Amino acid sequence: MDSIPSDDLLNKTYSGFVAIVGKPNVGKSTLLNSLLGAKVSAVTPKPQTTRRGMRGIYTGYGETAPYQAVFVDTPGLHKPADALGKYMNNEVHNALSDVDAVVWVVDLRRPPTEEDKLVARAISPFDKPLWLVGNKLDVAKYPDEALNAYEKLLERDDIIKVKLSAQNDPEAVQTLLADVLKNLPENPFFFPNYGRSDQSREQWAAEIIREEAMQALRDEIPYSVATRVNSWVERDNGMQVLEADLIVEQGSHRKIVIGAGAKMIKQIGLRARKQLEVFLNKKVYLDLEVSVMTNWRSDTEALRELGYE
Ligand SMILES: Nc1nc2c(ncn2[C@@H]2O[C@H](COP(=O)(O)OP(=O)(O)OP(=O)(O)O)[C@@H](O)[C@H]2O)c(=O)[nH]1
Ligand SMILES: [Mg+2]
Repeated sequence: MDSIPSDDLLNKTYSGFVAIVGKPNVGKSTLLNSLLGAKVSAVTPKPQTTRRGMRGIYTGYGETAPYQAVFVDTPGLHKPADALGKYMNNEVHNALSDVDAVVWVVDLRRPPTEEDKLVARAISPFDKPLWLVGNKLDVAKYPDEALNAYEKLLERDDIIKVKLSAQNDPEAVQTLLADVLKNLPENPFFFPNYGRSDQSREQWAAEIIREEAMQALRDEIPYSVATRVNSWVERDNGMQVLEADLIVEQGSHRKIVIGAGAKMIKQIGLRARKQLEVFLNKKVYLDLEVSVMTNWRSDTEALRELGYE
């Protein structure tokens, strides 16, 4: 986007927070990335990928004035099994407590489940603009029937209904974006008009590494993984040197994450490095260590240490 002349920012601007909510795995983070045209949030085929409320910022010119939408990608609302799960659900409620609009993402392939009802209950007190976004249209057999079933979970007749594919239909996503921007209240900008996210580059890179670890690992192990980038240095030749930890809950998990002949950790490191290089457009050296923080998901101290606070 071209930068907005600062004089224009002294006049009318429209700005607001927009929460993207829904049960796990419906495509919230895919939608956020597509709205921004940037990789801000981790996406995997596994539910409960997103763990914290992640802000993605869209700044642009509307028809008459500059607009800034601060989208908040949230963890999928679910029945929590541990302290991490409670933290994740709390992130959803926090995001909903102070927003100007809500985008509720649902999976058009299937009718609503108990988890969708949890989401419907959480957003029912909300009385500002609400989009019901039926996602995965590309693979849905009965999209209209499904979307109507989701709509019935809410007692509102002013919902804006959209069917799209966040993954495969950027035009439909841009139409949704334009509609959201039109509904923002008049406000000064909350963030500078550059930048796409409120994450530090270290947090962003840690999420890319976690995404690759979640993709590569099986069963319960992906959920046992946390990642942290401890240092990031740029060498004179432009090489980005990152030192990161992959943290698991038990010694047995550590063995699995390292794998026979260190094959697994090498694969995770290689794939993460490649992704980082593509997005940074720079050479990356990634030093990845595996460590154990016993049962960190149930330990509020450990959660805080890992940034889930
Ligand atoms: N076919 C299809 N798959 C999609 C679409 N959007 C997302 N997906 C896939 O759905 C899976 C989940 O996507 P995410 O964006 O991680 O879902 P999420 O709602 O953020 O999930 P959590 O963070 O776990 O709550 C991934 O495998 C995506 O590639 C879509 O429009 N069509
Ligand atoms: Mg997500």
